[in-house]
Amino acid sequence: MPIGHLDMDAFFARCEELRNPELEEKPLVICVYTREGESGAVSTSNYEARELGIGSGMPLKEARAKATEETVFLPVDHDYYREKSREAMSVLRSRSSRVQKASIDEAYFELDGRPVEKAKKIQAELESEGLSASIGIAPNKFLAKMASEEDKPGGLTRLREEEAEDFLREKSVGEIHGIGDATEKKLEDAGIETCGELLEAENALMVELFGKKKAVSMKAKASGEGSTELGDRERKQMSRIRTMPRNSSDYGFLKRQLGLTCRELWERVKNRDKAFTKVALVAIDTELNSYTRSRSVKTTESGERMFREADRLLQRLLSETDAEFRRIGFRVAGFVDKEKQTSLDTFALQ
Ligand code: TTP
Ligand code: MG
Repeated sequence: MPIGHLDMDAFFARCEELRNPELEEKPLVICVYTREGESGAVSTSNYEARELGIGSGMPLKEARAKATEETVFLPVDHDYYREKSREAMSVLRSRSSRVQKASIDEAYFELDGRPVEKAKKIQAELESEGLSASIGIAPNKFLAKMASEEDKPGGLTRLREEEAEDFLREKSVGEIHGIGDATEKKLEDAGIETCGELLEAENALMVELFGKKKAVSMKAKASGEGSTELGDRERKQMSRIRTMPRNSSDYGFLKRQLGLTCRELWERVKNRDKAFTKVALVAIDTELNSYTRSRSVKTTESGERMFREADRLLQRLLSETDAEFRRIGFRVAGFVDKEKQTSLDTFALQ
């Protein structure tokens, strides 16, 4: 089964543009500041700022020198990006039976059926949330990641097994995931700049430079080999979010929609043979602001109980805001073994 790799485009910058659309037309730089904003580094930048030559890892001083008058600098807000990341991952989980989150803005996932169509649907759904992602589809994780980088932003690149070697041949060794700056330099010093050259390099030379294990693994990568294991078994949370047929702030309507969401989520949670201890309601309003209301619960494993918790959080949310919502979702986490639940419940009854 083909594997997909999704990587969000200019992720932190896109998140900031979402909550402040005025930023969209301007070069935008997200920064990690040190010492009261005096110095720091660029975390990421939107594509307008990249055109000015401002990108991840650059010292702030250098970025400021390249900036135009209208360039906006903002500090990172990890909590907010994590929330957006969760939303994106839940879109992916609702369309793929197995997902492995690889970082805040990227994930590998199984693509059965018609992979290209599925990937397009994922991109469209993310777009409806204001997010943009590039996707690569390939026979293994390594190639899928290389493919997702091929056509950024917003690209969809499918790589078939027989195309892999040609695809890799002209790529510079530095583009291979897992080859760091030091290794790249060593390879370049030995006259090896592309994957094709790496593949043809003398084994003896490679072993001398890097040791046997690393030499073998680099050659394997250059030939397009990679793992297909998706490690989602120990998933920490499960969620489902849906776009409602109409926007609403009406309790009755939202409750029914939430009920449908919970039913779908429960279908997956019950297969997991675990109880959960944390629940969260997630709602997105018509302005694309997101709201989360969460709480810890005594361990629970029933669908009915899940819905009661969801309803309670919905009531809390509606008592705190008049917003009109377009998407509503629910998340459970803090999984524990069911045996523990029995003893805790017994305890609670005493
Ligand atoms: P990336 O996916 O590498 O970058 P990106 O999503 O901003 O842009 P692209 O369209 O090229 O994928 O990293 C994801 C986020 O991680 C990014 O938005 C900010 C953060 N990050 C840093 O804080 N420092 C870094 O050096 C890099 C590379 C990323
Ligand atoms: Mg990215």
